[in-house]
Amino acid sequence: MPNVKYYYFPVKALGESVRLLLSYGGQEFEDIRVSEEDWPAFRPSTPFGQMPVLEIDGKAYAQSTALSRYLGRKYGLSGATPEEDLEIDQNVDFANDIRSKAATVQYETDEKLKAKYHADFTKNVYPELLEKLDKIIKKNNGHIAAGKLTWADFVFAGMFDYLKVMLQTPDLEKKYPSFQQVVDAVYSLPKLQAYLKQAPKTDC
Ligand SMILES: N[C@@H](CCC(=O)N[C@@H](CS)C(=O)NCC(=O)O)C(=O)O
Repeated sequence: MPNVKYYYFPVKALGESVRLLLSYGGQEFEDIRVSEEDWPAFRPSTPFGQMPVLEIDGKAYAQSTALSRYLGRKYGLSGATPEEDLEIDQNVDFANDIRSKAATVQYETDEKLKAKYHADFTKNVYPELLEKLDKIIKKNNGHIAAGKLTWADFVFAGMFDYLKVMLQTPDLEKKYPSFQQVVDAVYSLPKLQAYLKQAPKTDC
């Protein structure tokens, strides 16, 4: 078994899918949660000055989607055909687009502008995107793509709490129960229970 170390901030956000996928694959890993305080010293040694970073036998790799796709392939959670893989990638990119649109609002430092953008996006941007995602999940039997459990579900489930914070919508799953279906499909997997039992509880 390779020696695996995984570095991310002490939150789920963009990093949890890899923790979940490593656990699903039965891969032992050192779950290194780097504090904001320790980050500046660690940053220069990372591939792109960002986390997450996955270190396999001493070699560091980055980019959360690439890491999840790699682990998905490794553990039998990718598509059965190139077209299914394309659909998985497409829908992961779409979910990430929603997250990053909401993040631009949430990370706006001018509070007045932030409130203005949030009101505008809540009325004019988010509903269309969220409804599209809801339709996709319903069409895929409660999954993000390919009508079955894939690494895309791990990406979405891992970032769901973060997405709710970015959208300022703590009860997002009430309006879109399909989103919770994806989260439950992942979080109820027997292979994840040992990890989940000991993982630190975080808000997002
Ligand atoms: N595209 C990258 C984005 C990674 C990213 O934005 N990481 C943030 C935390 S979620 C980060 O490292 N921020 C610290 C910094 O940029 O100094 C990915 O998906 O891995």
